[in-house]
Amino acid sequence: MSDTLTETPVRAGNLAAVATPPPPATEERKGLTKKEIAADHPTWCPGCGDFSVLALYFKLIEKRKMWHEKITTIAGIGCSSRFPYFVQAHGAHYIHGRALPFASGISLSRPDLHVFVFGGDGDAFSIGGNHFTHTARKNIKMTYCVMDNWVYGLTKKQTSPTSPLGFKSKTDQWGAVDYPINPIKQAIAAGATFVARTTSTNPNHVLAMMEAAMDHDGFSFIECLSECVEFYEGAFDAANPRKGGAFNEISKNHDVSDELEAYKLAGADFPGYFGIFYKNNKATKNAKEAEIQRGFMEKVKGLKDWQILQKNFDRMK
Ligand SMILES: Cc1ncc(C[n+]2csc(CCOP(=O)(O)OP(=O)(O)O)c2C)c(N)n1
Ligand code: SF4
Ligand SMILES: [Mg+2]
Repeated sequence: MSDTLTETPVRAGNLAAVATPPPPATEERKGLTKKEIAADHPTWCPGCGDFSVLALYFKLIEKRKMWHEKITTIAGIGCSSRFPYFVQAHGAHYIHGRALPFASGISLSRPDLHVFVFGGDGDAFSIGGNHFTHTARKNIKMTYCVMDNWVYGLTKKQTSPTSPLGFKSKTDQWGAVDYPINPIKQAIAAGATFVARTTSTNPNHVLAMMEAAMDHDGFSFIECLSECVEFYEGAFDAANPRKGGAFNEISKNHDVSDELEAYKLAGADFPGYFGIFYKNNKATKNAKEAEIQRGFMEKVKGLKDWQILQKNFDRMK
């Protein structure tokens, strides 16, 4: 085995040491413009709520002066999950429901990147439900924005886990009979350390939630209502003041560390509340693994790779 391997060890946890060299300080490099961030022309139906979420992601990248090589945009499958195609940066349109494990690998091996995951309610809570629970409990650093339209849009109107009772779809011609999940309660119960709710019709609020989520050191989850104008028109009118609805922001006095209170707020009838429900600063899996890695590297300092391997084999004898 080559000696050079031991001189520059490349293992999860210390990849940052050998990853892309850090870009120059913000002052030396101009932030990206929308034109530089936008890739393909979005293929969503005119009026789809997802346009607004994409525009605000561009705004976030512009405002926070992030560079292409420092962002990664991951998604599963669905209309909303087409998101990475439209962003001029690293990313992947991955497997239905499997965006989070893919993003977890990136987050754990590239601590220098901002990992953003976008997707739909079916992708997140149906086929990807188990991954949602486990990524949340592991507190892996990333921002997960679920564009919730209460329906399977891409496959043309099937009942989703967030469709309300009575919703008529191709899979429930007489109206949905299954109780919908509450994404906010589910995220809190699973152990997510940042849980927020917003709606694509309130751009300033979406941007504020994205910024707060991105600044959180842990698994940050945003439920963003995003209307499917094709298969669930008017679903969120009651949350849109321009359509006679109400946008109720969570009170400034809400203690975001109070899990029980957050749970109670999440139980309010639709349109419910918008803002940050819950936040805590538990250590991330990223930090814990990096610590283990540091300790291990200290122990094997000066050894060649084959010697480390030999030690491991000897222990197993
Ligand atoms: C393994 C697998 N099962 C099923 C499908 C079909 N499929 C594609 S997208 C989708 C649901 C999309 O709904 P959602 O995640 O809510 O996204 P939206 O289109 O509403 O944005 C389904 C069932 C698939 N692509 N792969
Ligand atoms: S089908 Fe619905 S979710 Fe899909 S692009 Fe059209 S409006 Fe948007
Ligand atoms: Mg959907």
